[in-house]
Parts: sequence; C-alpha cells; structure tokens
Amino acid sequence: YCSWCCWKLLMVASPNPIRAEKVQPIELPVINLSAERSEVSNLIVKACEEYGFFKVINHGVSEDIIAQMEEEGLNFFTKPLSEKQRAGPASPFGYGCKNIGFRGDIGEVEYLLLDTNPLCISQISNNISNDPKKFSSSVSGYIHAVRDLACEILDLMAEGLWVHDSSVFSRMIRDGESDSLFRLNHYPPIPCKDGETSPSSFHGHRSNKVGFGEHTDPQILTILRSNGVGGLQISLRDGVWVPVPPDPTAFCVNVGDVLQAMTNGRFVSVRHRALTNYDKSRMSMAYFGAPPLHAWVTAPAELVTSHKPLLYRPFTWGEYKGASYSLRLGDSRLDLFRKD
Ligand code: GA4
Repeated sequence: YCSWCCWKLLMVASPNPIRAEKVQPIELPVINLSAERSEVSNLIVKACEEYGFFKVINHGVSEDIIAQMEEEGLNFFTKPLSEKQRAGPASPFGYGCKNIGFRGDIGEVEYLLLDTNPLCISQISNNISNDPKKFSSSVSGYIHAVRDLACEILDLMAEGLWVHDSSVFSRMIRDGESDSLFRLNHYPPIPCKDGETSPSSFHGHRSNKVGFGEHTDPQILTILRSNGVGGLQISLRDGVWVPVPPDPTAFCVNVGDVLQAMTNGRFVSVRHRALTNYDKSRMSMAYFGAPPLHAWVTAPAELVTSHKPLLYRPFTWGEYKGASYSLRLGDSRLDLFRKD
C-alpha cells in the first residue's frame, strides 16, 4: 500500500481528522499448514487472537476441485435471471439478488445460498443446471474438501489452546446434523459516475458501492476464497477498514461468533464487508461451518478460570441463529449473550 492510500483510508474512516494517524499496511498472517504441527497451532492461535482472520497455504485442497467449483459458480451467475431464479428464493436456500437476510438489508450482490446437506444440493442442482450431476458433484466435492480443511484447522486451534479434547470444535461441523452453509456471492462491476470520488478508490479499481455490508459471521469458522479479484475488507482497531488483497494460492479463514464464545472471548469474530469494483466482477465462495441446531455452545473448562470467568451464557446454535436472523446484518449479536 502506498502511504497516500493509508492516509486516505484513515481520513475516510475517521470523521474527526484530528484523530488521523498513519495506518501501517496490514498483510494477514499466512499460515503454512505443512510446517511443524505445534508451530502451526501456535501461529493460528496468535492470528485468531490478534486478527480473527488469517490465510492458509499448502492447505491440501486440490486445484482441480477449486477450479471446477469456480467454473460452475461463474456459469451459474452468467445465466439469465429467470434461470437463476429456478433455484428458488434464498429463504432459506436458493438464489438471492440484493436482498440480504430478512430485515431489509441490501447490497450490490447476487448469491446462491446452499445447505451443505447432499439432498439440498442435488435438488437445487436439478433445478438450475443442464448437467445437474456435474454441478452437484462439483459442489459436494468442494464442500467436502473445505469441511476437512476447517476440521483440521479447528483441531489445531484446540491443540494451540491446550484444550484436552482436541476435537471439541471440529466435532460440531463433522456432525451429520451440522447446520453448515455454502454460499456463492457474485459482485457485478459497478462503474463510478464521472467526477464521483469514492472512499475506497485507492488503487484505482474500487468503487464505493457496498456489495455486502459490515457484519460478523455467526457460525464457528468461515473458509473463504475469491476469483482473484479484491473487495474484501476487514475492520481492525477503531473501525478502520483494511483491504485484504486476493490470493489465489490461499484460503482466507475467519473466526465466527460461536468460536468467539467457545474460546471464552480469546478469539475474535471480526467485522468484515465486501465492496464492488468498478470494472471487475468478483465471485467469492464461502463455507460457514456451524454446529447442529440443538448443540450447546459454551467454552471448555480449560478456557474458564477465576481470572477469566465465563463471558457468555451457554446457548444452543438454534437459539443463536434465531437471534441473528431476527437482527440487522450489522448488529452485534453476541453482546446479547454476555453474562453480565
Ligand atoms: C452472514 C454470514 C452468512 O453469509 C449468512 C448471512 C445471513 C444471510 O445472508 O441470510 C445473515 C447474515 C449472515 C448475519 C445476520 C442475518 C443472517 C443476513 C442477516 C441479516 C448466510 C449467515 O449465516 O449469517
């Protein structure tokens, strides 16, 4: 990042210029999953405490699986609207355009939201694809691979936190009743009008339109990647928005609200958003690893001490999901579950 961009970023983010100070460019921590196990687990814990976001490389997900999923996703979004709508409305699963959730949030995005349950995948595939077998096997193959990756990362987290039962987190998303989701987002290019200055046009290719407004992910862990086009921003310290450059070699991983609760607040579920570009179309693919609806969410005993008493009251994922879906996208949901 150039220093001009860093200054500009902060001036925009801060309504009071007196508070402006130079923001250091931030590259997300990069975790090499093929390095020595205890070193990897320590680095992941550090990244989750400091950023709530990190990248993984040497992740073991085959390029073929990724390329096939990307191709199917791009094909889907290229179809005429009437064909995309054959997926049914995204309430709960299907195609959505601009409307996000149920409380009136909107963004410059169209998306396909899928349950990771094989039945849901094959049903939607039959409705939207000329080659449903190919579509559903690409989606299932991708989901299977990223779920394994998420489980491996969750086990490493538990080890790094010295939690005795190292599958305490991963068990929830391995469960056959896990409520995990898969989402394809397409952010079409939105040109800036002549003379329009954009708060985020630092590198000449961003427009200021919000594709997906700021929020935290309610689930345990999110595994995200994009088609090599930027747009993701995360909010670090005092609401300063920091762009995350796209990286085709990596998956971007972020902590969700449930993991913040299960680590008794040690890991942070960080606000993020997606902006559109003025000349490029962006597609992102997100796997949201979630517990079964009836599963109880609370921190394991090792993470609760007299110095660090339990921060959130135990709740079921169903209860938390219900609360999340009844609020606006940008609302802080976890606060409602704080003990004090
Ligand atoms: C954010 C993470 C996932 O994309 C999602 C989103 C969901 C939706 O788009 O329907 C929510 C949003 C997300 C958080 C709060 C609620 C629910 C929109 C919204 C206003 C699929 C999810 O699980 O939560």
